[in-house]
Amino acid sequence: MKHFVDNHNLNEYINDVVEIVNPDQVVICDGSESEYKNLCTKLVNSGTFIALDKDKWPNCYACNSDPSDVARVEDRTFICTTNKDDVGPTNNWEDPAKMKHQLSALLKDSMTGRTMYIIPFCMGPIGSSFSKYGIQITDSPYVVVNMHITTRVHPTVLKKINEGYEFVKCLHSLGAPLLDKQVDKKWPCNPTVKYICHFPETNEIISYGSGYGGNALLGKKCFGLRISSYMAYKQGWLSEHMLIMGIENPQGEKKYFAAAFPSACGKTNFSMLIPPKELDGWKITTVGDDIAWIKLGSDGVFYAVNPENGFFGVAPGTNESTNPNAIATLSANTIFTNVGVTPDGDVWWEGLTKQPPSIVYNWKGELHDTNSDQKIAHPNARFSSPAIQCPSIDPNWESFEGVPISAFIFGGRRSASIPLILESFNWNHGVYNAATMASETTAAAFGEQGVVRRDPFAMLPFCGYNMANYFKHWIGFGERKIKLPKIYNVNWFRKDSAGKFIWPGFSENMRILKWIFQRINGKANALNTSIGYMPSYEDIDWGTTNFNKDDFNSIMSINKDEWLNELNLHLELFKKYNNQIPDEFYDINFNLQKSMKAD
Ligand code: GTP
Ligand code: SPV
Ligand code: MN
Repeated sequence: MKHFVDNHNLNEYINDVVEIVNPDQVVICDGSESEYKNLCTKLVNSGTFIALDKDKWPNCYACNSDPSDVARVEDRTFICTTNKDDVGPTNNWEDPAKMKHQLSALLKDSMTGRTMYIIPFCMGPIGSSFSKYGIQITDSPYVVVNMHITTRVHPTVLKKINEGYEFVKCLHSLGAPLLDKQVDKKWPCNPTVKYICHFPETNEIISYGSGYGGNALLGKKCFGLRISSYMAYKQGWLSEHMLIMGIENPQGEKKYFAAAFPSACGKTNFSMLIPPKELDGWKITTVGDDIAWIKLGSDGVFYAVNPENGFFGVAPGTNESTNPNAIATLSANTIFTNVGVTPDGDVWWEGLTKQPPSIVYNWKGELHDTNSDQKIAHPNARFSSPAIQCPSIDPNWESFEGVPISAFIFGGRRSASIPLILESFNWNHGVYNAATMASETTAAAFGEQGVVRRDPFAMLPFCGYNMANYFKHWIGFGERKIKLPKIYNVNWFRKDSAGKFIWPGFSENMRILKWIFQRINGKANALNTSIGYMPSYEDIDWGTTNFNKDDFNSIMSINKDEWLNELNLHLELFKKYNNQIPDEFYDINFNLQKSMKAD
């Protein structure tokens, strides 16, 4: 056995992988700046990266992926456990031994002609009791540089593993061996075979065939949500698809909220919000934009940590007015994937400015035809930027103890039916609302877009175990003597009959946040409706906006028939979980139907 690292377990793992994938060479990464620079130069030389204009975009690069490899592949994502029932009806299941056997055949010689990188990384601030270690093995230098940004890559991780700390084994192969004299593709991947597999019982991930985002940066969705949610269930904490934000009132009182929205439904935007001018005394700070690891403190309060080190944010729609903090964040040291690039080293995406540049290459690398309505950036084009560059980054974003959470907010993308803002009656009702929420599908996942589907807690693609048990896990906290956060539902995406968004969104969402903040302090009014507490027009601080009472009523309106139908659909949904969902859900449904009918 060859000696790569001191830890016996890890060394054995690396040797086993080398034996199967047969790389040209093995490199152990240290996360250093020089490592980053050298790999970027390598990626420029191989044609994967385009170095952007140095003055306008210092230390920034752009690249285009293969058209077969632009988003997460949910139908190719598997949770492999001994018992099928442990993954529930919302996950693809396979037997671990069978899947590993299948993958071994695919992985055989899959790194021929390539360098195998070993990335020691940490999810969470290194040294915090929240944090967890991982070793990603990959044959993609693009993945290495992105892991530098989105996770904490550091030699300390190897030291900690040596001391006996656990680690998650994350194996990633592009599934594109480079045979003799073959010229490499700009975006090597396997265009036809992709597998994103999780083995929560043994803390392992094997990803094959894709080099993109959550499929390949294994710290993010695979470890940071699927494997960790399984750990969280077993160990009594929560791993959530949530942003974490700080909110401070003009008197300097500060709270933290965690909010779950499905992919490409506004987490990054919300976490970096800049309040409208007239609410100037209010301040938003950013702890995280995508993942929250949440533990109960000994004081009975939930504390949250962002396990990531950077953002992998949606580019389209991001501009100086919708999200100025994101624009500032991505202004340097950023990797752009699938945006448009101009011949003079500038980038562009839909929504960045009104007009595209006169000459621009689209995300497929083709010269954009100004007369065509083809997209210049892919709708799931992303920027990878260090979180520390965000002007609104919270001073406590790397706190070892996490930040105390006083509200959970859940939001979907719903063009009809769902009101702008709703406060749940109590914990169980909030859990029910989160469990039954639905959202229109987006470009973040491969497949049809704009289809309404149930996406409980915005965790449908990310829960590493049976979702019915996940609901019970959440309900369980309500039975304990702890300081339960209030739970809210929001919907920024309701449309009028002409198909236009009714709510202006973005910085205007601050008005809703202010109401939530004051509700928690017992200082804001609400109407007690049959579906929960809702503000009346007068309860929201409108300042000088011209968003009038009619607009508000239309975005808050509850159609009795639609809701009764919705409540019946919830019962259908519960059947899909083989009625293993918490008993409380049936009582809540019954009571909601009763009060709705009585209204
Ligand atoms: P993931 O990284 O995929 O988990 O997504 P995310 O939830 O962080 O999504 P993000 O904030 O990047 O938003 C995705 C899209 O939603 C962008 O195109 C935004 O412009 C749009 N968006 C965000 N907030 C709002 C809002 O308040 N109103 C409207 N209409 N659109 C919004
Ligand atoms: C999401 O799809 O929710 C993302 C992007 O945050 S990815 O990392 O590709 O999963
Ligand atoms: Mn996400």
